[in-house]
Amino acid sequence: MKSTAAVLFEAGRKLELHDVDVAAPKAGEVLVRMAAGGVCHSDLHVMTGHLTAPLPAILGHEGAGVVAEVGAGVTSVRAGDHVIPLWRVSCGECEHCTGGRPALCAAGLEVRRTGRLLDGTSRFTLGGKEIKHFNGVSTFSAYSVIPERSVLKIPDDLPLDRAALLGCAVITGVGAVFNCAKVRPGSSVLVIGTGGVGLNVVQGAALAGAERIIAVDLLDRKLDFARQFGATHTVNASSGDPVAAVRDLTGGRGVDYAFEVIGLPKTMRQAYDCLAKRGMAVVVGVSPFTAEVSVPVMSLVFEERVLTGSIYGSARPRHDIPMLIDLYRAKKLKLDELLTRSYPFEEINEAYAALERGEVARSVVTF
Ligand code: COD
Ligand code: ZN
Repeated sequence: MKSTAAVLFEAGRKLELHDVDVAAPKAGEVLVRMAAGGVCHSDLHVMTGHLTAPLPAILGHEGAGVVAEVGAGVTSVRAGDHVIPLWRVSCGECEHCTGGRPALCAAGLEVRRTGRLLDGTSRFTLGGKEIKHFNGVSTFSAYSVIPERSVLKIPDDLPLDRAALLGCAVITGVGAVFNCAKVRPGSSVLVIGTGGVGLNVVQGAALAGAERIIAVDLLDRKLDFARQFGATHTVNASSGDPVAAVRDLTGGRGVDYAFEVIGLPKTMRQAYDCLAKRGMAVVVGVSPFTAEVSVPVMSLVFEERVLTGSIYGSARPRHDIPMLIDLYRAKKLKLDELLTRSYPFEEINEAYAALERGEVARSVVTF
């Protein structure tokens, strides 16, 4: 079948809309008619070349849609079910999958590295030439073939544009707080970078009962959003040293937890430098392969500080996403406020330009 899709041919170019050919789902795969695709900075990193991926590819890793067709042997969903694609493929069997960290599964890495599904082939072609998948989900296509293990059924009454945000921004941010840092009630939390994912670290910290939540960004608009999501203090890093500002705000002590949600070694180091004794810095952003971050050994040992990272909210999506849906229904999780703009799919390049200009909290493209 034909499907309109946003294809990235090479880094530095814009996304191009094409009618690609989509093959039928094979055994253990599902054809999803996408309703909404989330506009996340991780795709932008691939477009700019900051991060690499096999190209040409159909990008998009956040989304929600409706099952159109299932391949042989699929039992967990059927045509008509509403689903969220889970952008880290997992095998369900290995030590990481059974140990509660499916995002560390080697199958996910392989699909990300090759741009192909689990059998080593792609379901997308254009003019007979192979087009790659992105993280096995490629949500910037009106129709996408996705492994059954990478779709999660959600209730029919959840608006699909809001549901889309759960699949990356929300679970990555809230999950880093709940599953990786395990933020304690009454603690102090710093969030550097309060975009679509960082705002979810802020709201996760508020849900976890943090007493002080300090948001750092370069844009006042983002800091306004951060206050709306639960930040108690804000620092605009364009007007001075954010580390000194955070030390001031904590009476010199530093914070219990610091999250870096941008992907720059400089801000990763800032997060670490803001820690109190026994504090933990969690890196959520990713830098190019060769990037390194260094920290003073003395503080690691004599202050027992921790520096770690979190991928996909260190989450078990099949457990955590239903919990997040419950929190949204209980009016404790802000999804409506997060979705600040919606674009027709044809305007996807404008949606990314607005993200680059820092205009939105999170936006989606709709099909
Ligand atoms: N100091 C403070 N704030 C800054 C600075 C700085 N030096 N530079 C940029 N910022 C702010 C921007 O103003 C913006 O508000 C925010 O940082 C970034 O937000 P967004 O909305 O542009 O980006 P997100 O939230 O969509 O994505 C953030 C990630 C960290 C997830 C992304 O950049 C990343 O590193 N992705 C790769 C890792 C990955 O794949 N993660 C899982 C899928 S998302
Ligand atoms: Zn993302």
